[in-house]
Amino acid sequence: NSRRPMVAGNWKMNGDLALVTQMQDAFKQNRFENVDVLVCPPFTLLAGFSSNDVGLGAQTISEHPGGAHTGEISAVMLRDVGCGHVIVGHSERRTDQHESNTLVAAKVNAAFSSGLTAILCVGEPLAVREAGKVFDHVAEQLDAVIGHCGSDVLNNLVIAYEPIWAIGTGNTASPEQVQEVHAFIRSHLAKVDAMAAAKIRILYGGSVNATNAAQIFAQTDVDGGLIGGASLKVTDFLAICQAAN
Ligand code: G2H
Repeated sequence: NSRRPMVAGNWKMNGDLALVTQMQDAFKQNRFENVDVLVCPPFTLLAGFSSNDVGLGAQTISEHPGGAHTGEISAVMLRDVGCGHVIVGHSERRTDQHESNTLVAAKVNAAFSSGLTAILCVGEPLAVREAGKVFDHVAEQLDAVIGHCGSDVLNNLVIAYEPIWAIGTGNTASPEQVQEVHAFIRSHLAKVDAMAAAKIRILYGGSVNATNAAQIFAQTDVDGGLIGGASLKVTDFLAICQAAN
């Protein structure tokens, strides 16, 4: 396919200024011509990335444009520190911060209307997979966003499929399981806008590491990965970027 792959490192609530320096040096020395590489550190470390050597993303965003929302960070603030992307609707936030499909849609809209590219996370818990309802679950998550933002959002959106049972567990979904859901996502989006669906990048996330990355990235509808644990180790993260390059 002609889609340019993306590898995004989701640091979650990890990392420090020393890791910023290490990562920045690594991407000064290692160029990946055929892949968009992003780091998504905690808010406090965003401004520490000063170079153009790697793309920058945040891990969440306020649904509000600004004002009296203590503790929140707006789209404009993210752009101000050099972010081009923001992860929205990660399953950890859907669980820990009780983010509903409606709130996730509002957050995607806040990003989209400010010119930030949202990386929308979708994916099912184990019980949903065991009940045979994966496609319904993922479709509902996608439809909430398209319903709120309009189909135009598909022209500036990245999807990350992250089966919850594969996150941080070491249980990676098999390449066949990944491809099956990615193909479903693309076909579901094609019902809304076939051209945008053909172009949209669908990343896989969930226990991707330096060993399994190449096999997952080789699947037809997989356009890279959202990497958690393995994005905190420079050599592993570089190897994963290389697997997508
Ligand atoms: C899934 C992923 C990154 P990990 O959450 O978003 O984390 O690679 O540690 O499973």
